[in-house]
Amino acid sequence: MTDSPASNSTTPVSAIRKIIHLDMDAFFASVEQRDNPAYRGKPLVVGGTPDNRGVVAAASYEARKFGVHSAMPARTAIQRCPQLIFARPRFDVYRQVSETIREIFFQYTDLVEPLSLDEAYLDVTSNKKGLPSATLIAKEIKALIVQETQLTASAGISINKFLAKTASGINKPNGLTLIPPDKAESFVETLPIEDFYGIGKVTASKMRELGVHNGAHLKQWTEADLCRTFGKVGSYYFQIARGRDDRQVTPNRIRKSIGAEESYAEDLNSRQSIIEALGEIAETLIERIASNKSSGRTLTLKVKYADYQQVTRSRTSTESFTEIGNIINVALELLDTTEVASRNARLLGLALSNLDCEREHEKAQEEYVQLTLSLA
Ligand code: DCP
Ligand code: CA
Ligand code: CA
Repeated sequence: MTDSPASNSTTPVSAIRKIIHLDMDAFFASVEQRDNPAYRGKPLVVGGTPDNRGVVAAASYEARKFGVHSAMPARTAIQRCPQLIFARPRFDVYRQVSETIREIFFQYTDLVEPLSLDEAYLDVTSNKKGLPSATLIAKEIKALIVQETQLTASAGISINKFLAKTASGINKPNGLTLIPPDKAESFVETLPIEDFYGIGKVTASKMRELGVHNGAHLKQWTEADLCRTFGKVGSYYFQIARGRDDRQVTPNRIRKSIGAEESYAEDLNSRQSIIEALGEIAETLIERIASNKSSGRTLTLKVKYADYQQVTRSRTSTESFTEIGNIINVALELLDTTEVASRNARLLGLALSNLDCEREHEKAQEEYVQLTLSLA
């Protein structure tokens, strides 16, 4: 098997696929609660200001009990919940978490299709660990997300994107919902029309006016009638009413790094404890290099200090890193350029970039350009 993003895309469309949809719970709000203990267990929103400006981007589950939700004007939110806490968004932190969860997904498959910072589809029909159970993979991924980010995600597992995405929304937060192939049709029949992914609010209310309140009702319509009433998307509605969705999981980026990181419940306060911790991270990194059959020439050490300030240090070598000894040696040299001697650390990470497969890809592109130029 090769490392190209399409390496496990050879599953025939007719075979039963194993698709997982993962979505972080109350994403921006949970990150703020994680990083500020005073926010935990409290109604909190990210975005908007208490003096009634802007809209809510994310609401903690505590805030949702008051009827506060995203896209709501801050004015309405504070009326519904006078003690509501407003946190400023920190996009750089959300992007970091997003990177971390994608790294976790890539441990299982290259067929990862992110929909936004906090969610993605994974096709694990054939996966890098050879695991037969998609539910087990979803459990492992959820556990790794907690371990590496201290945040929870919800997972939906089924045979296609539509069902997996619908499933992940069912037992939020921290949910894990499987829709097995033989339950797909009956599941869809009882699904309220606004819970269909891909049917927006406006269409849903139009459907309700037409007497379509759930999947069973939708199924009574012919494809032609659906297209006449709703346009081209009618064909999609026809398919999802039967729990069908042939869309492939399409990865939309080339992998740029392979990494491993760990955050610690208790800050690391000695050089010795940091060295030991780095050794463990290097072991995980070596395993990931092996399972990806690809390594890189640039090693980056990431250190987050107890006060959440984060620094990175990198070194590029002439050869790709393949041995744990080399990784540890360079990591320790990089460590000496940080302030861990005088400041405690709460997170350590190691990543390899400048990957072999990426360089091969670039080389192939260069050759292609040269070829076309020479033919011109
Ligand atoms: N977001 C936003 N504006 C919106 C909706 C969302 O800025 N109108 C941002 C904030 C969310 C993040 O995107 O935290 C993810 O959006 P989701 O729709 O997945 O919602 P949450 O993750 O907040 O909550 P849930 O647990 O329901 O997924
Ligand atoms: Ca989410
Ligand atoms: Ca989302």
